Amino acid sequence: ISTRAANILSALDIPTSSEVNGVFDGEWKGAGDVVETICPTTGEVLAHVKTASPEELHVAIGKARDAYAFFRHVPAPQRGEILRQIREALASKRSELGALISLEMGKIRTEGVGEVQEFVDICDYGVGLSRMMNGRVIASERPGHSILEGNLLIHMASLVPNPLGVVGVLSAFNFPVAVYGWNLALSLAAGNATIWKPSPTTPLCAIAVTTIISRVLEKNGIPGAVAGLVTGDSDAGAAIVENRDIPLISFTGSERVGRIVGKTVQSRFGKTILELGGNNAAIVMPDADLKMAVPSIFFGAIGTAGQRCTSTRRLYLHRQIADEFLERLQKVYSKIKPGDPLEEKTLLGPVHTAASVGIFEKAVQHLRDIDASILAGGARYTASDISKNLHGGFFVQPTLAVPKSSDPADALWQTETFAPVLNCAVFDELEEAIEWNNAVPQGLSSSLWTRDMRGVGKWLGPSGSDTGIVNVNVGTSGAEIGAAFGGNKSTGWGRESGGDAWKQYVRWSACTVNFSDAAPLAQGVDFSL
Ligand code: UN1
Repeated sequence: ISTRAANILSALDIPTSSEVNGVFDGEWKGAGDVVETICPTTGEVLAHVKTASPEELHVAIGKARDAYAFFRHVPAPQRGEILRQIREALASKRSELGALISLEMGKIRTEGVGEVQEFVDICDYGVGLSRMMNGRVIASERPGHSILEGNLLIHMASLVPNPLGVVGVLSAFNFPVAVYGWNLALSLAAGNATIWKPSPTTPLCAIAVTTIISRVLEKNGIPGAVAGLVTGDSDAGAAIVENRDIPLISFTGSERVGRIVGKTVQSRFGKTILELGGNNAAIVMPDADLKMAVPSIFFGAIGTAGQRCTSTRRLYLHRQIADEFLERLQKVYSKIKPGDPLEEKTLLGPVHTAASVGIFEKAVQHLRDIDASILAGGARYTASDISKNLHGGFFVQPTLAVPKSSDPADALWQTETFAPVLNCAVFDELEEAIEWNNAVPQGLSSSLWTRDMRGVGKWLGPSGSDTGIVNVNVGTSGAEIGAAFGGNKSTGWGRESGGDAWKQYVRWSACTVNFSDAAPLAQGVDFSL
């Protein structure tokens, strides 16, 4: 491999000369298929990763169970202390891990580092949470009784939520580090073991993160299988999803696969957190501050080369400002240049795989078929647009289009295209734009650009946006960890990260304790002989 790839891998203690073990259950191993992981920027093979064999999957899940049985007895604040150390370990490799994300996923450096920061942030949150996972005490209708709703009475004075078990995390290529972090931090704080099945195309990010975490666990005498890793393809995912010993599956990915995951887990009465497609709209009102809106929407559409779940895919412009807005947007689109995501100045890296290029090309072809005006982009970059060393990369032109029809029922508006394609339409009334915003199957993120309080009230209220993330003068992507992250409708209703998301990672016990010498029944039921 190239020297720079070797340097990035070595800095994270990933072997560069041999095949890399892709399974960790307390020990590193990998007796399954060997897969190549490819750099989307150059096309070079970065490593050969030994994935999990069916037998190893079975063993890893068993070890996760055992690790949970141990870990649930570690007091929550001590679990928080371990998270704090994980946070420090990750922060000390922020730049190296950020570089690996850029190398293997293809996002630009600042976004790669930002992803590590997101993991660091959620660890901080988990540390705090480890001392705040409180339940409630409820007044009993019976004398001398107390109801401890949602908590087990461990000592008379302390209320601690019960750990749940093993949490299976199936993550996607576009956030190969942070989304695992959201789950790991809450799961660890709650006293669970986690088994991670990353995207088949970003195994090195998962190996690097697991290596860092496993060292912290080892130092603290905690079984490594508390944060286990199984790389592999959909068979590995299925083994986790189908396993009755895994009460919670957190899945990020497509609606197609999410539907299978949801049904499978439901059929065994497990719980899911689903983070599926987004088809996010930004609405710009005539009174919006365009100085803010233009660059923010530009980032929303092009950041991570349009491959965030939260990327802006639909742009609804009020007729009064539509022409001016498109003109300004076109200007910034014309300035963007593809480049090496590892280089400081680059704002546009490649899309992740050859398949992503296919998705982009299909969408652009559809725009041509329906005779949309394409204001920017509309093709792959040609060899002359990109420097020679990047000719093996998957570079596509960010595309800005105005289709003839704004009918939200059209396939074009209904479908999430995981590529940098932004479709625009013009509206006359806010109500109409909100209707369009809501008229799609997905419901992840949305943003309104306005200074008018009345519009804001409408947007945030019962007749407003139906997405899980509802912003005003803030783009659709780039959420902080403090609020719950997730979407409604075909996005799967899952919530991760902040807010009340942690409550899904524990099992709630409604406990009634009788401190008295009598045993009266509730509701005044008289059962005396
Ligand atoms: C995703 O795209 O799967 O809000 C997650 C954001 C990021 C997370 C995106 N904090 O854009």
